Amino acid sequence: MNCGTKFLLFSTTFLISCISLSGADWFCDSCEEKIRPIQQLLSRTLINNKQIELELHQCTTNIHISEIIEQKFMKLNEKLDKQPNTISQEFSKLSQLSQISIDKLSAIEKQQQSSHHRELNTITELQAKLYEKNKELKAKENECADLRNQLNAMKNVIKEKETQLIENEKRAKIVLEQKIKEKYDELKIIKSQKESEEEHNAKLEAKTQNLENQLSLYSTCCKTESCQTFGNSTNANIIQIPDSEPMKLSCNDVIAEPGWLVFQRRIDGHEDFNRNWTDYQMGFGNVEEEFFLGLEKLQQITKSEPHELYIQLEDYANEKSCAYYDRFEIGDADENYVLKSIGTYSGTAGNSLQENIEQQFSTYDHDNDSDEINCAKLLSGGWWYSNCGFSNLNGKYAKDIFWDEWRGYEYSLKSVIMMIRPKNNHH
Ligand SMILES: [Ca+2]
Repeated sequence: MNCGTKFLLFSTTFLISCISLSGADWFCDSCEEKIRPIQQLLSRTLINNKQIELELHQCTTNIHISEIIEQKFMKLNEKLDKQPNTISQEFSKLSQLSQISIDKLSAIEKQQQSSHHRELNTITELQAKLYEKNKELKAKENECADLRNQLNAMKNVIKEKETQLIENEKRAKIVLEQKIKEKYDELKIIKSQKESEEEHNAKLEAKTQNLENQLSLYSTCCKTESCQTFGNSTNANIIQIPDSEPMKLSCNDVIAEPGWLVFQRRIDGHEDFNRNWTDYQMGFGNVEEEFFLGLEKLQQITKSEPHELYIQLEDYANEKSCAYYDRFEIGDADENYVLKSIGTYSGTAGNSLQENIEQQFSTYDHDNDSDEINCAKLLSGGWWYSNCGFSNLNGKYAKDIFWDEWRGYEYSLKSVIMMIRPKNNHH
């Protein structure tokens, strides 16, 4: 039902109600009964009216709203009408911008193309250069390979040369060593020859010296009664004495026939000379140092032929003197080796043996002296003691070795050498 229809219905209802109310006076009797339905109807109509009013109001409101909407729609339409123009303008602007962009892009593209072209050219040039360089490199490589081959060949040659050189060196070394050895052997032979020559010369010299000494001795001590003393040599030689085995004996400097044989030597007190009878009989000490040959051998040597005696003395001032006797002879064991003879004295020491002639030999355990006391015990040695006497060459070293005529009986001599020699061999 629209608003016009509702309004028409409302007016009709109101008119009918008004007609019903105005006829009440006329029908008073029983009016009330008759009015009631009308009142009810009226009341309902009023309510309806109210509702209709409300609806009408709402309808009016709705109409108003729809008018607003319509206006807005109109406005929108207007806008819509205007918009195509705007869009067209915008589109035109955008088109222009787009064209500019396209132009710019085109320019850039052109630029890029030209740049690309240049780069391509450059690359092509570089490739060409690279190709050339590669070619050169290959050539160089070939050259290098050639050189390497040459080098290897040279190396091989050098190696061969080296090997050859080493071989040559080895050979040369061997040859050289052989030569050195030969030369060394030659040298050795020469040296040994020289040595033997030297030895021979030395021997000759020694012999000459000995001969000279002998000559000197004969021409001085023996014949002029002066004294040519010996050196201090203690050389020992193997000598064969009569009725005895060959033995080592000291011959001093004079070895050649006729030579002096040392039978007693004192030099440093190393050997004890305070010995018993048997020791003096058999001898003692070291023939190259201090020793006594022994009475038995002395007797054997001297008994066969005449001998001469030579005594050399030395004091602590290293002064020497000698006593020479031209005939020395002793008895055998049964005679207690009595000093039979000494012959004639000559020399520088004085004759301190004179008292001992015809005296038997004595040791501390064999008192054969002519004194009441034991001279051997007193003078600590073995000797041809008389009344003890004036000589004691076997006495205690540094105490009782004396030769009275030279240094007195209280002076103990530093060294003594007693020697014998066959008398006839050199006259
Ligand atoms: Ca006595």
